[in-house]
Amino acid sequence: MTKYQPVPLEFTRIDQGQQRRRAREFFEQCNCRRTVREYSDQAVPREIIDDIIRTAGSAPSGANKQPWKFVVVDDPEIKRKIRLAAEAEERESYDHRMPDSWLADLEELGTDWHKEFLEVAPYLIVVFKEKYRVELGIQKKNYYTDESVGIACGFLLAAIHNAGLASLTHTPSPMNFLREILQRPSNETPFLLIPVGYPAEKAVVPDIDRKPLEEILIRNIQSTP
Ligand code: IYR
Repeated sequence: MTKYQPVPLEFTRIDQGQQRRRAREFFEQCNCRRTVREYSDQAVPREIIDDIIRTAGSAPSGANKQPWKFVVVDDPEIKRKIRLAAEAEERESYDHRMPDSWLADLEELGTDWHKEFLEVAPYLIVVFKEKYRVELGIQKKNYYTDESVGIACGFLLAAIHNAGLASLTHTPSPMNFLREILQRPSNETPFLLIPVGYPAEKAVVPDIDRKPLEEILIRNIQSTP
């Protein structure tokens, strides 16, 4: 009667010296990732993109429903359509929708409504979340879809960086135009738009840094009697 039929865990223990080295190396590798807004149009082999998406698809998810779809766009005409629609929304946002406090927070990042990278980068990965799924014509709810798809996007960005490529988490708002241009069904909501490719030859990035560990880590919490 039970549907729970577990199998043995496959888990390779490594010694602590190696654990320390790998923890440090992984940090150093992740810490040199930068969000890139200027891309080269140099092609990237398609198999690399497929493996990157396999990595994203290995993320944990609510009740293992894997409520995500990754649409890979390399067609210049579709990229152009996406750019024009994104720029129209972004222009409206920057000019009218975003409050001054938000624009002030973006100032040091140097962003504006121009989104040339949407046409220059060889690939756009458009991530969709499935709020519900349809089984035999019946709608069934998925769980923790924001958390699940957010975690999968974290895996995706780390995999892109690990493969020697650059990326950007672009959030045009609102972004329903992506569902229309990419002809996705109504149970899928656009979540993130990620250009992927090599950085442009003379790409620049904002001079910003990360909070030190002391600021983000709360340690030594004592239980009160
Ligand atoms: N979505 C806009 C604005 C923007 C918002 C945040 I929060 C950023 O960190 C950067 C930009 C855009 O992509 O330009």
